[in-house]
Amino acid sequence: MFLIKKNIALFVILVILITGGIFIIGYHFLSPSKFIADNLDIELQYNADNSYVYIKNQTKDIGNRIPGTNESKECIQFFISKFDEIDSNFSYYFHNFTVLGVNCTNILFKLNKEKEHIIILGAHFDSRARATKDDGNINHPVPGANDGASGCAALIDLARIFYNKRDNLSSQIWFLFFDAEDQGTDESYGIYGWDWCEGSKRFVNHLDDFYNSSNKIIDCMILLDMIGGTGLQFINEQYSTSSLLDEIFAVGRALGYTHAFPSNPTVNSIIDDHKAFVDANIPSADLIINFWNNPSWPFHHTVNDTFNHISNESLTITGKTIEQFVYNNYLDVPWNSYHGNYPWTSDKNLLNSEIVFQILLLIGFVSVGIIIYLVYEHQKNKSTNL
Ligand code: 1BN
Ligand code: ZN
Repeated sequence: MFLIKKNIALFVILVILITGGIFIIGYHFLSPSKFIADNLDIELQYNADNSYVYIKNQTKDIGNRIPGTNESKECIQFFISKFDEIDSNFSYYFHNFTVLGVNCTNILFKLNKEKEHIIILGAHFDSRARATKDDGNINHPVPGANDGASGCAALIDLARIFYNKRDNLSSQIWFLFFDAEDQGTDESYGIYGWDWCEGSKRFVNHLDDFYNSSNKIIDCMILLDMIGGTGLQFINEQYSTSSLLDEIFAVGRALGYTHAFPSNPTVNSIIDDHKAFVDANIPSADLIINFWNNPSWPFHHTVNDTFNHISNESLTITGKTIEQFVYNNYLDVPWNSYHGNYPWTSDKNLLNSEIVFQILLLIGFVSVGIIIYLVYEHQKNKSTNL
């Protein structure tokens, strides 16, 4: 009898511990952020009309920006011409590399390059060589209006806006255009033998060629990927540094963009150009949509990722949110009393959804094992007592 009571007590304690554990994991890692942004009161300049044209320039005037092609080189010249319009002395740097013998280039533009703190705003400019999610068209290229060109277009416009405010900004801003992001394997390869994010991985490996880490510091990296499609809704991307991504979501929500920055976003881990920066301990965030199961954006890696599926409103939401985020944290004006999550060192996404699933599976197995053992002991004791 005593043994049965002891086992039941043990069972109850275990159930409490397991349930408590599941709640703690769920609350800590999956609950939405409580941070409410008190945005700096300032008029935002971002206007999607320019970005809209820059997407058209990339997709229609230049064409497919497949790594190693003339169109890819033309696209780089296009970026240079746009920064040259802002200031003919805008500093820029090439990062040349090869992938399986193909010549590729990342290009970096620096604003306020004498300042100590650095914010990186990034996007990839290559477009996918094969429409691998488009049955019947898999050997056609993806135009990449959203997947590639949208983020680059927003960067150009943000560069012009921040250039005009440069004397009041307390940081450098890097505008970084990655080559060779989008050729990895989903249904099949984009370019045979290539991985995702070839350009950003190599850039981070050579980061020290682009700044002096003994007297400059990279505060954060923000990636804009697929920010211009219709029905914009960002996900809670799990490789991203949570304190940084949470803050960007809060800034967007405080601007009224609650549909694009929902309080309970879709959660997933996406290998993208921010990941190499996260792996190098630089707080980084990926602004990206659900591209795998999304009726509002069914065009991912298809021939329909075209200019006519771009939304002026989505570009505006993204552009204004980034503009506000930068002013909140780096606009040097007497009335700026903003307090966000800077320096974005806290990251609670230590578990990705796969690991959470495995832990829950393990807990399930252990619980079933304990229950079987207790039932067995109970039956044994019953027959001994008889
Ligand atoms: C994201 C946007 N990616 C490419 N374009 C990366 C990726 C796509 C990673 C599919 C895994 C699967
Ligand atoms: Zn892609």
